[in-house]
Amino acid sequence: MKALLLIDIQNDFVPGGALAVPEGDQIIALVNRLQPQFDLVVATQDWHPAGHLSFASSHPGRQLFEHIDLEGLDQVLWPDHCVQGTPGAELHPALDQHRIEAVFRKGTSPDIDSYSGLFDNGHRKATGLADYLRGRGVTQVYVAGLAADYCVYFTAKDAQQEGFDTYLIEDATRAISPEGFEQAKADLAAHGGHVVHSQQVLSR
Ligand code: VGL
Ligand code: ZN
Repeated sequence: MKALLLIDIQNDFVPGGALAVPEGDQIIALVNRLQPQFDLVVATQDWHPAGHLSFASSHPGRQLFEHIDLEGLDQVLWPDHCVQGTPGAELHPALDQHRIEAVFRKGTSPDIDSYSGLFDNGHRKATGLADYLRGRGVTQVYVAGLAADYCVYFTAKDAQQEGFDTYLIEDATRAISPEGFEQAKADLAAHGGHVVHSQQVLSR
């Protein structure tokens, strides 16, 4: 069983959004074409309460994109984004949702960030996605969405670590930092994951 995980394809992560990923909107048509190739399609949604401690605005005197220690974890300070119930937190309107069987929300605890769709950044709490995939008989996990060097990377890394044969579809994602994405791909490959082009998925 092959699953496609669509990570955080939300209004705030495309140009015009609060935490825009360059060209983030350019993956959506491709992601829609990829969906029929899979037995199961699942999405994640970054879903922060207002005042989340990953927001620079929650730390007066701190700058955007500065790193701080947040309860023992390194934390980038982001612009306010994907606040629960706001238009920026909605899945992008061009994303075909017909085949999405479940949406897993993450980043809901106010004091810890959650890049991965499987666990928070401290691996303290599971979202339930790994167990859901196992329950559905999934053995192979393909990952696409935003952003390549954060939520897509950490989701793929956790999926591989949880025992799924994991594939990052490199042209069905876009990065905040190109250098960060290069490192992410190398790290994933070093841990047994695969980096593939959508052509390898569509031609099967
Ligand atoms: C993300 C930073 C903060 C992502 C989410 O979806 O990659 N990045 N929250
Ligand atoms: Zn976030």
